[in-house]
Amino acid sequence: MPLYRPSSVPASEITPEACYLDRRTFLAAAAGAVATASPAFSAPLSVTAGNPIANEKLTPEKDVTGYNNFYEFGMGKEDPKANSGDFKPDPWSLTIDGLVTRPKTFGLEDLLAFPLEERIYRMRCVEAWSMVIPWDGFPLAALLDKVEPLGDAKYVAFETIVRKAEMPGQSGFFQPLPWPYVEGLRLDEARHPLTLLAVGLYGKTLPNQNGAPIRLVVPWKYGFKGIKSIVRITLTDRKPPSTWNLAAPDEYGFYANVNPKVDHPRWSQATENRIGEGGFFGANRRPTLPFNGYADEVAGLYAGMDLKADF
Ligand SMILES: Nc1nc2c(c(=O)[nH]1)N[C@H]1C(S)=C(S)[C@@H](COP(=O)(O)O)O[C@H]1N2
Ligand SMILES: [Mo]
Repeated sequence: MPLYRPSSVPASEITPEACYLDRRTFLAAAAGAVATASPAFSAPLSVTAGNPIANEKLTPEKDVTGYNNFYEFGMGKEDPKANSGDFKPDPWSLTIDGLVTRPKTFGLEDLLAFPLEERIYRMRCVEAWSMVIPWDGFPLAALLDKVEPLGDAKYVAFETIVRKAEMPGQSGFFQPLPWPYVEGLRLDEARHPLTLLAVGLYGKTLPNQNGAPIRLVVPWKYGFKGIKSIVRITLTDRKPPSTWNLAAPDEYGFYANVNPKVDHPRWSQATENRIGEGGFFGANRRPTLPFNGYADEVAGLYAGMDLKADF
């Protein structure tokens, strides 16, 4: 059984939940961690150094793992934690196929062999709540490089596992979504250095409820783009389907870039509630930033596009 071995200095010690992250302090601590880290766990990238969340508090681990969406385990925010105990993320295989030179199936041990990085990202759910999460993972681009996408590949399609026996939300009387959950990115979005495949959080193996053993994290997009428990990645020349867009195309677009100026038809996207800080409607609501604060890094991907039409 492959063991996920995070840094010998857990992320929770490098960046204590109780502390506000000061960029220099964080980098100094991270640099210190390099000396003692296991070889599989590299220092945080400069992405962390330049990131826009340097002064925000990490969301407490109990909220990250206890309040989220994973409809395969139920529709309530506490369902994923309560109902995912029987899910078995090991052994696992992830197949990459489609318009690639070398299609390949990766076992969990192959995936965990990629050099891991800690990335502290601000995450924004379309339901107007947000969290700041220390992920452990590797860039999706590193995986794509292994299979060598062909010149006509323009998009990347993702698919979650279907396992009715272990995922009660897939077998109940009421099925809120069609399975498998699917998502997609344009190839240039998929290759962007911020786009991460996460295998851990808070320096620990990814909990079932957060998408074990491997899930997508795209920090400038609404949370539903972050497809969990991925079993297939397919390179294609056509825009792939995405589950929430299929379910309600007027409410959830393919791009799903965080945009305070484009409201959901039923609620505003101008502000957000930071989970763990209390007061859904109170003073703790903060303004939502274009591209979730990552505009400097990613706005160029959408040059010339009408982001109200391509929401
Ligand atoms: N397979 C699958 N992936 C999914 C979902 C889901 O229901 N099924 N929910 C999405 C939504 S709406 C959000 S906000 C994020 C929440 O994940 P996290 O808070 O655990 O990061 O997962 C996304 N990925
Ligand atoms: Mo979400």
